Amino acid sequence: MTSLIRTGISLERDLLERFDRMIEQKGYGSRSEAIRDLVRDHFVEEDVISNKVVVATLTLVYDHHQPKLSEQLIEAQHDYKGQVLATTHVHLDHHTCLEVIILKGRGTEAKVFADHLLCLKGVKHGKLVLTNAGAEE
Ligand code: NI
Repeated sequence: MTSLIRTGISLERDLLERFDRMIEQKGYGSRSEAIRDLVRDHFVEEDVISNKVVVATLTLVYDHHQPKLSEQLIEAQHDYKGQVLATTHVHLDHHTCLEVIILKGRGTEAKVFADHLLCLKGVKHGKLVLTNAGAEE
């Protein structure tokens, strides 16, 4: 972890009050923590846009009785241009599966991969969560 540097910022009163309410709702310990998270989030987005290497989790909830869906999900993972680091599969009930796929690769490719899987017929819900590959921390 790099050393911390103190800085000051100026905000309009109503903006700061709104920010403080958000901090309290989310349970942040301090304004600094909340601002650090926002700044990091911005740079993760930027890493994706500039196509740097990111690590991501793709969560999928799907109906495994949907014809060909299981095969499509497996094929897409084999064809992914980055690395699939791990997958976790949980059988939620008779029809429904939860799968978490952990990816490493170029930001835009991770997005394309996720969008492809999330749009498959039988995928009921899901989300891609991106983070940076950890080099800056
Ligand atoms: Ni299952």
